[in-house]
Amino acid sequence: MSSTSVSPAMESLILQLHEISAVKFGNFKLKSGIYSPIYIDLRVIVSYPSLLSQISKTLISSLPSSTSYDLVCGVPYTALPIATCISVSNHVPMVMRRKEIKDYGTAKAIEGHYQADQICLIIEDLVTSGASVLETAAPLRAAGLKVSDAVVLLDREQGGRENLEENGIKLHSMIKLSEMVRILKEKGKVGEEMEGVVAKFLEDNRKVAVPKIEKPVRVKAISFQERVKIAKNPMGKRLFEVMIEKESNLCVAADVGTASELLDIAEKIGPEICLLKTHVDILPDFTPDFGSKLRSIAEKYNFLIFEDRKFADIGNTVTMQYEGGIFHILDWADIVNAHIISGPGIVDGLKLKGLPQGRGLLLLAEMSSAGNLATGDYTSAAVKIAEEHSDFVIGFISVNPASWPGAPGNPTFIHATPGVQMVKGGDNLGQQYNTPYSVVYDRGSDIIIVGRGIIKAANPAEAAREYRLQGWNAYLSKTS
Ligand code: S5P
Repeated sequence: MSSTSVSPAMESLILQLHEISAVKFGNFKLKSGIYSPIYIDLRVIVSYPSLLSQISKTLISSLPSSTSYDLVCGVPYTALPIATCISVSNHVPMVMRRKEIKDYGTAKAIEGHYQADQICLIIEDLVTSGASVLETAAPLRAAGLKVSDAVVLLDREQGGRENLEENGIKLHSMIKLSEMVRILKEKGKVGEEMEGVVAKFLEDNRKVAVPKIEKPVRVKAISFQERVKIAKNPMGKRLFEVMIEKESNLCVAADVGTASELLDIAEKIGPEICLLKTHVDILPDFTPDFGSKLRSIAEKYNFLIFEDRKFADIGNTVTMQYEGGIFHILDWADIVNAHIISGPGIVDGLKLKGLPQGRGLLLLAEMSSAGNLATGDYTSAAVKIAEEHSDFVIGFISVNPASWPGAPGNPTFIHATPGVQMVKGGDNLGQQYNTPYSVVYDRGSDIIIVGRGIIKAANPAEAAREYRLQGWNAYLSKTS
């Protein structure tokens, strides 16, 4: 057994825990499935406020001063009151992880306000294999938070530290189980025989494997058939209809070298797509009849046209950029998109021209490129502007809408996500790719936007078919 010295404060804490029967000796089945001669039940501490406060203070002061964090999150349920005390007395905001995701309302896995890239410290009462900490770390990480430290009252010394280390989490414990038993023995609370039984148990169970993490039950997503009924903008409605009719949630980014190549590829992939995305300003052979030529292909294969113009100027300027210039985007593009950097006036400007023509607008709420600034409050601002203009805004360019506060959000809005390829990765200019399944199923998007994964494929039509099937199957999985 360890002979490390334990502070008088810690000794008193251990004795108090014993006093209130938070530490019991006998034969108990643990969460990990193994039987233990000692059982720690810290749920009772809520009945002893001064002890709870003492534990919270000692926990936080046991952390090395180099540990930094912006938020705390208690592992439900026992550690929730401890985390709350830490949050309140240290003025650190807290988030809560739901154990069950509710099947109505917002269906969030994490409650509270936070921003991606904030550091979240996990608070736990005791650690055996580390599974509970990992179950909490997973949705926090999925929401974009960083998790690198967990602080626990008691380390049962059964592999938790190592299992967490393997998952990038450093465990800080106030006390080890062997130390706790030693103190109780020294203070005459447990006999020599029981001390031996516990020591043997620890010896025999040095490493408890992490049981398979159960994912929280996912809430069934609302189908496009339901969403088309409530869509406010006719173009948004039309897009839902096309997706349903063609069983396609694939948008191809036709970033090819010339207008003729673009029309050629539109013919090839037309049957597979719901949306064709253009960057008309990259086409050296653009002619005024480009729009009508593309529209006739779009009619033939029943897809919509999305000019990825990414308007970003003040309202008055974008009205001219939308309607005029060389490209006359308003004449042929069903959908355009805009940044919200200039404020809601940009939507007013585009709406002025687009709404009478039955067009729709996507707002860039997030971006796929590394280091982009469209995160947190910026994303929330895009949602707010969209809600205020839901007659014209049909949805968003998003990357991980499932992680947004209030997700899955208003079902009338369509989420289209770029940065999609068959394997996760990136290019050498900052683009970041996720798979169709992870984008639609895990990240809660509706439409996958695929460029080079299709247009650079040996057979773009075949590749488009493969992406369509992957994207559509992911949609079917989340709605069934
Ligand atoms: O955040 C974004 C927004 C867009 S619209 N990231 C993006 O990549 N896009 C566009 O999606 C980008 O301009 C390009 O047309 C397409 C992605 O192409 P890929 O070749 O990387 O699949």
